[in-house]
Amino acid sequence: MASTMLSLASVSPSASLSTHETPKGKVKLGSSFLSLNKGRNNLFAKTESFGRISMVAAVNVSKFEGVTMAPPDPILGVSEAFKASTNQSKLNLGVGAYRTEELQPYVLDVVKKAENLMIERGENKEYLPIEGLAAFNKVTAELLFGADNPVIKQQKVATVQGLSGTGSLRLAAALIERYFPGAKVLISSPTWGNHKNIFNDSRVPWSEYRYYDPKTVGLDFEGMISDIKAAPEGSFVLLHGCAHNPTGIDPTPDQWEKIADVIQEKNHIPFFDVAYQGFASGSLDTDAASVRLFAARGLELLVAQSYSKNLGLYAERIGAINVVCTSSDTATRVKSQLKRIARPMYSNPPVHGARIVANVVGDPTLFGEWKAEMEMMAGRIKNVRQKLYDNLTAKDKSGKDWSFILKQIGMFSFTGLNKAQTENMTNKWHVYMTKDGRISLAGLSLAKCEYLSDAIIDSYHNVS
Ligand code: PLA
Repeated sequence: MASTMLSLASVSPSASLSTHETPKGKVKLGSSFLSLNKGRNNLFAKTESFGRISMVAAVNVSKFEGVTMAPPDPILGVSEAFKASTNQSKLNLGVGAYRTEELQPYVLDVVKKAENLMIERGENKEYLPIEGLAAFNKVTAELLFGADNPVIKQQKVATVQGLSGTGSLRLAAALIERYFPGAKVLISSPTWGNHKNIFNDSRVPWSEYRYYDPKTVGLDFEGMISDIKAAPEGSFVLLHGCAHNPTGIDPTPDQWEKIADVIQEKNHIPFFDVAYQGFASGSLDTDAASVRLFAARGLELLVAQSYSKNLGLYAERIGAINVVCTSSDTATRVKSQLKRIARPMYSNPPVHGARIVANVVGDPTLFGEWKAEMEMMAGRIKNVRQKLYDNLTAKDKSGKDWSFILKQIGMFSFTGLNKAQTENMTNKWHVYMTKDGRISLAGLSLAKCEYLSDAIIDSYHNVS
């Protein structure tokens, strides 16, 4: 049904909206910017002017006509595709989410106990302060640095509860954009795909440093050091605290020292993403060693934390941003600015996950039980890793060395399969995985290892 409508929108730009063209084709509306695509997607371009009144030849044209289809997310889009599949053998090895041996989601016993405590105590649902739950902020910084760490004792850490790891990274990115204009963030090549989105959307420039060497299926340590050295002084260096995603390859303690040396030498600011504390080695302290090493040198640093994986609180969106400063006075000011960034973004964070973490970490009995459950989860992943390696080695008659799988740590294995091979994995074998060749071993069972080995061997040898 054709309909013609009269629009007053272009009677005169100043009569309807206070607008003007800026050099980048943006139209300023008050104090905000609206991007208008030129040409066919531009509603204004459909307007024909008849003196002071304009006719819009709009045939049920949506105001959102210019919105194009976004591509599926490279990681979470895999889960959507998995759900849509009706194949019986399908396996979701895309997102890093822990499953039981029966491939079911797992809610930790300590989480259920902490939730029961909340009900018993009759906790309310009042707003949290902008910076989050005080009890959570206290225990999360202590868990990361160790309660006896001088940075904690001297109150040099600005801790603000964030919307899990992602939201905490986003707060830090906004802080960098505001207080370090033009400063670059160095990210590893490869890295967790969302890092680039976070810095792009925060308008923080980034570039990559070498990290993974496909020849050795290991760390390109020389490349990493020389790229960090070559970066402009005072850059932020994003480091995965443990269980590097997607490669599963971490620097050795000795290499961490050398990374710290060059960061210190260049006056860079280390920026840790700790999304897997406890999940790499099974020990919370071991997995925090990299962060603690930098803090012990008296460096200022940023650390984003997540409880998605280690406490299985994926959907609760609980994490924190910690900024270690040289004095408690600076930390207080930094915290005030983080709050200022958070307030117009989401006002204040959700309480449920924060109470769970505060109850678990703050209670010695529950804390002990948590550590045992985390060891159990990390142990199951290690068993699956070993079984996958055993099956690949036994079944692949080509003599290919699959031992790199055993050298990788954490939830993932970086298989080295290329895009076409991963497509074969999905299209032929119904194994859902990311196109960079990463598989989440947390979503694999011992029973499915043989099937997965067949799929990998076929894709590896029969697809180029
Ligand atoms: N940082 C890294 C390195 C991650 O791998 C992830 C999650 C996060 C931060 C953020 O997680 P959070 O916001 O839930 O705390 N990476 C997952 C999920 C597990 C995802 O992509 O969102 C992954 O499959 O890579």
